[in-house]
Amino acid sequence: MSTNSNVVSIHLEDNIGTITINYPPVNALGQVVRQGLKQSIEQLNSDSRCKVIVIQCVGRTFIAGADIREFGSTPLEPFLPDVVNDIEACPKPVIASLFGTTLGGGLEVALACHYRVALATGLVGLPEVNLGLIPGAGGTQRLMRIIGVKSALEMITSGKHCSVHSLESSGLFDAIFSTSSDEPVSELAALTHTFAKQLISCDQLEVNPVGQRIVDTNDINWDDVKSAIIKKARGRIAPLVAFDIIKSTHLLTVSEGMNVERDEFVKLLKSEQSAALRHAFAAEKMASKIVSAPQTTQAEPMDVQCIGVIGGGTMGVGIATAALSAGLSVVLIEQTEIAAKTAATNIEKIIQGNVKSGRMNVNVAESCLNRLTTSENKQNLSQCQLIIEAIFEDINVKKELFAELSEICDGNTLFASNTSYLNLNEIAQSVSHPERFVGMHFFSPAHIMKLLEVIRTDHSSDVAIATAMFVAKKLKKIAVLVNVCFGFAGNRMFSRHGREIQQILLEGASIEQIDSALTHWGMAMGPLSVQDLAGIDIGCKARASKPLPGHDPGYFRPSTLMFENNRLGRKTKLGFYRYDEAGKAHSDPEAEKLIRAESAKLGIKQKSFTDDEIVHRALFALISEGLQLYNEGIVQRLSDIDVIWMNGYGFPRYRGGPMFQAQQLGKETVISELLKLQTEYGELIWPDVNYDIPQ
Ligand code: T1G
Repeated sequence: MSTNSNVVSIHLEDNIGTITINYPPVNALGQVVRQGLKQSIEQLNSDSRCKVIVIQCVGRTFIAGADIREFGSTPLEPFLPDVVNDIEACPKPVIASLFGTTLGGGLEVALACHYRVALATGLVGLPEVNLGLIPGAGGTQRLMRIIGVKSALEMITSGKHCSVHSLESSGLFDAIFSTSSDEPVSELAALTHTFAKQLISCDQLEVNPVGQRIVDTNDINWDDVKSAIIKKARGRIAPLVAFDIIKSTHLLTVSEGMNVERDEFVKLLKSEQSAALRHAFAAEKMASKIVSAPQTTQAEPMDVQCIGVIGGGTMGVGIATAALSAGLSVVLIEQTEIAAKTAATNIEKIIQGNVKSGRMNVNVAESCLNRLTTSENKQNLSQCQLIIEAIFEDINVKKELFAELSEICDGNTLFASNTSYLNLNEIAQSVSHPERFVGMHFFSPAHIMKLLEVIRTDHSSDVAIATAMFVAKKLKKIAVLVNVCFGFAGNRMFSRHGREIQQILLEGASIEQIDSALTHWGMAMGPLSVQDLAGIDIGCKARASKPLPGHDPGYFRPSTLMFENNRLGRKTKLGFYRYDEAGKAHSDPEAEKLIRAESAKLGIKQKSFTDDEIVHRALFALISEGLQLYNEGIVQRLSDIDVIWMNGYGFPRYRGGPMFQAQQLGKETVISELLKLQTEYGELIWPDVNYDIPQ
């Protein structure tokens, strides 16, 4: 017997009622799925031929959670908590058949089932805290009744995806299947059907609802767990709310606990942190899409199996490692055999480190290294579909290299430069096929940092851009497409932000106050500590390639002073801070003295700052530059700027990015604040910006 809705269907065979969900792309729990699930359970429950029920999905994954597209709108019945409670209350055994990424509400559906079977390759998790939420359909109540309070708290407050394999002994699964089948999902369906048949044949039809189990708390030290959660949360509230719920409800019934959970869920849904985190998630999904003119079709990317990397320094090694880890082959070219071998050794060190930390299994590591060729002979690059240069930041050296590569490679090879600020349109002039030349600006360390700016030059073809974005996704990067300007989007805003920070220094704020005001606000690191870490000389050399702005006498003068006094930061143990042998930063009156003397020389009136005033000026510098970037067409969307700053510059994710903050402040406030700053400092520093932006 089958009843078919196009999303949730039922099939009855061998006394087994199988509910199949087919709701691309990830079988999210939209209203139509919740409705279908509820009705199917009711229908099979009342059908005497059905002895066991299976819930399964087709497509790429079992249910990957509530439908995030519904978050902004009025919740529609049936509500998920009621659906999962109906599943648990069903007097017939219900089996969840898991594969892919069973997340959030999807795992909550599975937890309400009486049995859970899964493919070993699957992932499960309750990642709601990543959206500023907590599980809202019984996850805080049922998970701990299966895997214990400590493990449940770890999974829920971290929001991490856990491999089914790693949870083998947790009691979460009643069967874990490994299969080498080319059709693993169909194989899983058959294996689940067999599992259900065994329940019937062994007459194991008694149900044991998870909700009726007692919670095991004998090994938990609540205070230790709480302080660890607070430390990891770094200002995010949802993990602590989850902790408080579990601590306060673990001795209650599931229904009492779910009432508490639901109240807290609704409060978090309305919170600015959740709005920011949901914005961050949506912005990152959107950033990977290329805005094209209406009625034009998206260009198809070229297939890339082998990447050439020129330069075996930190960036080249990082890029090569990221490509190898993504399953691609790599040909890394250095100038000499020794340098090539050193690069190979450094890549091997990173990969072995991943094996040691459990991030990579030894067979994958071996396969990565087998796909690496390092050489000093550029002829080896002929097998590469994409070549990324990561050599010395000198425009002439880069132009010579691309002219040479144009001779070696055929016209189909895509060339990319990893430069962080050189003019890509100028470099493109030395490429025989400039339409196949783009920027791919990785962030160091390139095998770890998720952000990748893909830069479209005046000549880049749509195929070249589509291919670069496709490779970025393969490398598990968060790619943002930008156009050419000095510093592209990220570094241009970083420079504007840095200028404002140093102006505030010259106006009287101390080095420590600035860093602590911004880290307390949520920035991953104080901006002056970042300068010391990166090396103050790096910024000075980049700025030396451009004339100083005459209208801005204080322009990065503190950094220039440090540079002139050989205070380059951590590498000289002296910069904005003094560093002891253990590398610990200490404030240094010498640095403050240099800055005060410079302020006097520049005739800058000194004043005291509140922390909020420091944050305000730094944030508005980002907002001003971000609006200019959008109005100049350097970025496709304002939210792309948020993606860049959250993933490349330590902007707190739970604040959504500088442009999200502007949206929260509102257009009138933004315009009036920028006008006030323009009145005080002039329109060359704070230019007029258009804020008529489509939201
Ligand atoms: N709802 C709707 N669409 C979703 C979705 C979701 N939950 N997750 C992904 N998509 C879309 C995504 O926008 C994209 O669409 C396509 O699927 C592929 O995504 C009550 C309240 C599942 C691991 O947080 O982590 O349940 O661009 O490119 O890299 O307690 O998406 O193709 O049109 O990311 O393979 C909890 C969030 C929700 C999961 C797949 N669930 N999603 O990654 O593909 S809160 C989540 C992900 C909740 C309950 C609470 C990932 C993924 P398009 P993709 P991927």
